[in-house]
Amino acid sequence: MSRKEIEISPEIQLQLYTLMVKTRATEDRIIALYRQGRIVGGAYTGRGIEGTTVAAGLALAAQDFLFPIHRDLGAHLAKGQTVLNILLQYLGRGNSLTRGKDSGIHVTDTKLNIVGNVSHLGHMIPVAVGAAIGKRMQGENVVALNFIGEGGSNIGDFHEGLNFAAVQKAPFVLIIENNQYAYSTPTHKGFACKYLSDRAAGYGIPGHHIDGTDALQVYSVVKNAVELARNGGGPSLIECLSFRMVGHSAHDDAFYVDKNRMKEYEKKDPIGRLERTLLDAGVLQAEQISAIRQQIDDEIEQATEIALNSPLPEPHWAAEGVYAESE
Ligand SMILES: Cc1ncc(C[n+]2csc(CCOP(=O)(O)OP(=O)(O)O)c2C)c(N)n1
Repeated sequence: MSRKEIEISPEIQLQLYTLMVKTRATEDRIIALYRQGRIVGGAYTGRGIEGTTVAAGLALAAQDFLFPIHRDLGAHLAKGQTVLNILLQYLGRGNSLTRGKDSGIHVTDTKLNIVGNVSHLGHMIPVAVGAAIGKRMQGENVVALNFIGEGGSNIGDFHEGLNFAAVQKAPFVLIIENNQYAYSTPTHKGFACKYLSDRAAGYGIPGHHIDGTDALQVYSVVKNAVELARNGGGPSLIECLSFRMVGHSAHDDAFYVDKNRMKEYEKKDPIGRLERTLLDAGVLQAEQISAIRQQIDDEIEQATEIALNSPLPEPHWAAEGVYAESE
């Protein structure tokens, strides 16, 4: 499928870089808080896939719906979420967006049109397609973008959701984050086709296989897919190839991943890659880097302090907002 390259302004390029650095630094803080025993449950990070999550989130307009999954902090931040709200949520505070219910980034923010995920992989695909069609029925020009892992792409709802989206020409974009491991399962044990994006042909929609560590490429391809969807051209399937640079979650040291392979992918770290590109292009100056990092570190430090000093939920809130009141 041919691709139209788009012009990405220097402002957007810098925004991509800053958000990717912020995502990595926030996740590093989340892991530190987890190891201190302050965060319970799991701590999943998107280390290595920031080029995909941030670029895709930034390609959306404010009115568009974002349906992220467990590694997509970058997309939350790109859609406008604050580090403070993320830390309040992880720390289960009473003043978090879920008021202490649910963990990690399973969090909805109606003001930002971010719809939080449920744990069950793939099950948000039909929901996202439904949201896109529902908004169109209400006369609103909204595109819904959803992520799924390469492992999750084998779930039945992937087929049902994408087929329905194609038939309905839904304003929908599905991104497969192919980070080459589904927990400990490598891709060759997960699927036998060469590219997962080739599945798009079976639905009669455009499919793209791109380098998910190249944030500029991801931004360009997703932006085009979003505009196609917005203009009535229907859904797209975009496979972004990257590498999970850590274990599945904070508890997993990825002993099953070849260490040489891990090293090889460190050279393709999406942040270092974009940094080099922007320096070469003169979009970013070497002396700006430490200032950008310092500003982000200060923001995270301040947010951590506020979040740790925020109240825990009241016990009786646990039963509130769970069931509708009976008449
Ligand atoms: C339907 C379903 N099955 C199993 C799980 C448990 N689980 C959580 S993450 C994960 C690995 C998913 O791999 P992939 O979709 O490739 O995403 P990645 O974690 O690699 O980003 C599994 C098996 C789940 N959440 N939902």
